[in-house]
Amino acid sequence: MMSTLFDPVQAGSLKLANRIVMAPLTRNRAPGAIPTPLMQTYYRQRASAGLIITEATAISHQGQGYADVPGIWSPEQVTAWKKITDAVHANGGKIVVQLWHVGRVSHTDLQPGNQAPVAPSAITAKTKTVLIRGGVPAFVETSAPRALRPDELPGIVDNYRHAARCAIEAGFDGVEVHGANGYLLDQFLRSGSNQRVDAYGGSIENRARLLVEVTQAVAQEIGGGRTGLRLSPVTPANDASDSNPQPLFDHVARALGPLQLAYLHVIEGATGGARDHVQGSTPFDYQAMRAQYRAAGGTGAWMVNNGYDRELAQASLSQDADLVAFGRLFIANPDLPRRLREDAPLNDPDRATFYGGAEKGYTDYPALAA
Ligand code: 8OZ
Repeated sequence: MMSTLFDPVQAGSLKLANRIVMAPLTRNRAPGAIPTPLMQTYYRQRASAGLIITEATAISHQGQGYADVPGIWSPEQVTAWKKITDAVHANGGKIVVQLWHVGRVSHTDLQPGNQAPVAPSAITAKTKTVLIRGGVPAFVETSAPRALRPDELPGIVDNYRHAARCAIEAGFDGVEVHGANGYLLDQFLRSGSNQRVDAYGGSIENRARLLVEVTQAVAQEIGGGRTGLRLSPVTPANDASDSNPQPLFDHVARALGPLQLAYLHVIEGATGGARDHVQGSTPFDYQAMRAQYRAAGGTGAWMVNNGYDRELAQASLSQDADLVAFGRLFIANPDLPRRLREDAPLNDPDRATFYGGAEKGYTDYPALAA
């Protein structure tokens, strides 16, 4: 039987009412890294998604890379997030928090003691980040990073473990490890940003080591069935590059198989851009990666993302996907599942209000009349 976007599905321990996922979306509305009451309204409005994945959320001060993004490492943050998870649950939704360490995609202004950001290797990312200067958001070049010492890596794994524990205390249904888009774990994966000569660099196995250790630690802490992982095999986002992504991500998929994760969340192509983006010499074969995952015992749901609309989502569900994540459509349509079901017109997202600001372009998109 062909499943539809509106059929329930089990993803690990997560019992989801439908297959429509709200993708993680950075919105820069959490000054001091503390979630706000306005964020509660925003997520509550979107509780009809089968699953909400929060905006990327820092696991530590060192993991911060942008102005006014939230964190999940302190008691104050846990208390603030609890109000949000309660609001989503009261409206029948499920919500996981995306655990984030930006690595080199940061700026000294955002780091503890204004120190250099950390990375697998001391190679500056050719990308920008956002600072608030004089109350106004400004795009600035990322700062030159320093290479992490091998003895610092267990501490970073512990930071992920601690954040996962905080997530459960805050009432989240689980977590998603952010392994995508050129941030710390992706920087370790890819040859363009990882020139280490220790056990965390060089071979594919070594470059994948930190991602696998982190995912394993989180799964151990809260259960694999409450742990998801996001990957972006060919994205050029944040200066991510690899000369040969297929064997790298096939290996990652095999290594994840035994962890019994809730889901794998795969960005197809360039994040927020071309779905057929190529990195390396041949188009990436996502079916092959999925086959490797299944062959290694992976039972998690397969979540696809990037530029999906109603038609493409339904086609993907009838082939290989279990869940479809929607980003920009969820920014502009708080009641997206209903609109997809009724094939109703969609509100258009306003780019000018994606990052920073208040209600405008955040909690003021209208739902359909009851
Ligand atoms: C847009 C702006 C800032 C961060 C990602 C967390 O690409 C992000 C992000 C997106 O995963």
